[in-house]
Amino acid sequence: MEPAPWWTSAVAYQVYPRSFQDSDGDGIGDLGGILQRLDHLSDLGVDVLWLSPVYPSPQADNGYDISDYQGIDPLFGTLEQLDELIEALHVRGMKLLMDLVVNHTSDEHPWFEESRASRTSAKRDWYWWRPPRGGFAGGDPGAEPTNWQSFFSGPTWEYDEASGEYYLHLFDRKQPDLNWENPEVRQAVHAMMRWWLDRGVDGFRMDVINMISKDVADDGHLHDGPPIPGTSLGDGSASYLCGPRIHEFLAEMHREVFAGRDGAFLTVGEMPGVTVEEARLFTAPDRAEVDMVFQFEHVGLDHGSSKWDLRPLRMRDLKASFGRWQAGLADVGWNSLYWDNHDQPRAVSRFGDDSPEHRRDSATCLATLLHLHRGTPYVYQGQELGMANFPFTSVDDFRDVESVNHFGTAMVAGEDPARVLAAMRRMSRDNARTPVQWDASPNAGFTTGTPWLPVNPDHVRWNAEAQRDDPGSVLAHYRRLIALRHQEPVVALGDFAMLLPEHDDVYAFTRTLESEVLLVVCNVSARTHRLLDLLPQARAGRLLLGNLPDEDPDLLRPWEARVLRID
Ligand code: TEU
Repeated sequence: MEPAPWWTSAVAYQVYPRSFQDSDGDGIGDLGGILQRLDHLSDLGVDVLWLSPVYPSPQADNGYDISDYQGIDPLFGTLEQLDELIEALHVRGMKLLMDLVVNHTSDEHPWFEESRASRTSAKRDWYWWRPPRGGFAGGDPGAEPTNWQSFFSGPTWEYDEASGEYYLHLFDRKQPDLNWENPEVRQAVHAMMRWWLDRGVDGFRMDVINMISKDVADDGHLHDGPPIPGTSLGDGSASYLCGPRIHEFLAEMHREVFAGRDGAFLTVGEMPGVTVEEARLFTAPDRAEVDMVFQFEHVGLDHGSSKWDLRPLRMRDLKASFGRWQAGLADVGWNSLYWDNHDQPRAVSRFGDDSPEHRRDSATCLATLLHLHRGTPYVYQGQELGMANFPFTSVDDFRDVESVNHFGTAMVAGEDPARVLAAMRRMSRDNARTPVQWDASPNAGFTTGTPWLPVNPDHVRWNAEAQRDDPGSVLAHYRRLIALRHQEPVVALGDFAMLLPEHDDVYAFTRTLESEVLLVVCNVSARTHRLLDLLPQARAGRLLLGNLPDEDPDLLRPWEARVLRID
């Protein structure tokens, strides 16, 4: 049998650079800051650093709108510092994943500027330009070539007066979609990726990579989607999620960029809406597309009609979902595991309980649950400290383009501002983007200037310095979980079996590798349960790792998590 790839026992850590550590006092985190904080990552024991975008960008979407793929924005530092980071990580035995954002560029990228310049530009076809809908004049309501709703509110089409055509943007109007049907676009992206690998980076996290193939008719026509109730727009996702050529494009990318190259690389495709069946195809090793995908099912379970329409999470739904993904990628492919990232509110506030009584225990319980699944866990900066949502009070507190646009659209639609604000307080991406809490000082050790987004006032109690030497801290628990994956092949590779699928409070499963069996039990509630009534096999278990001090082995306390070795 082939040995398991290195990333099956690895843990990744995501840095969102603008909020990690500022080194020059401008209130925005930078590469210099990351270089200062590498000991934090070594100490945690992570293997991979995924760096959110640091490329030149007008920052309309905090760097997910790139105007030059082969440089560093002066806001974040220099290319020399990036080289230094690669070197410093490698010396510490860590790898660097760059963020690859190639579904779209910035509208200020020279490619788009050239494309926009005229209808006959050599790069016109690098983007999706279309005339107004038949019978409509350009710019009129309803004249958009399709009815698709953008991820960031409003239509996905922006009218360009000068050339009398629309361009497509699935995200903000400052993020025009690249046309992957055009082979020159693909070649340019492959060349850019090779350039980064030549510099020493170890792979890519690929932003919305399952959106690069659009379902386009032979005559260039794009199809309307089903209407979205309460709006004049439609859901275009059938035309751009895992489109007809997606597997071809990713296989080609692998061939052109990675095939024959020496080294230990990692590719992870971010794929909203991906199904288990599709993920099997994307991650089957013999198909050589990507190593793993970020799927979105579990972070959609508390959504109603949209992410702003929040529903309570039902534990049996979470179990059914995770259970299906574990089973679906058991014989081929691989899972990535996450609760938090820069697009999600903080998990301890969303799925745990961030009240003073339960915050530490629920943060460590959720961590245990996730890290004991089969797959590669991703820790998002601050998650290892139990960082929580921010107490936003007014609409002026938000910076994220998604939140700001949503508020504007909701006001035009006549929604109640207080309700809209309440939903944003819980779901806005800015919750994840407040500065990392390093210490108890006024700006939490993040900056000597004014932070671009305020530091959470709870940093006085919740910070890295306070936790570093405390064996009972969230940080110490993460350290233990990461070490456990490194030490125990059963954690990395064992088969997964869900237990108690209907139980509302207790999430339990086994992991089995040959004669090794682990029983993982997590009480995801503030109620106490009798463990041996629920799982008599726990009687034979020896505690390998837990998040609460040893007490009555039969009592599963609020938010208690245990990993037991069954002999
Ligand atoms: O996000 C993709 C995505 O579809 C969602 O996560 C979306 O951004 C939003 O959270 C839905 O509510 C990726 C990046 O991670 C995100 O930061 C970018 O804004 C987006 O792509 C566009 O590049």
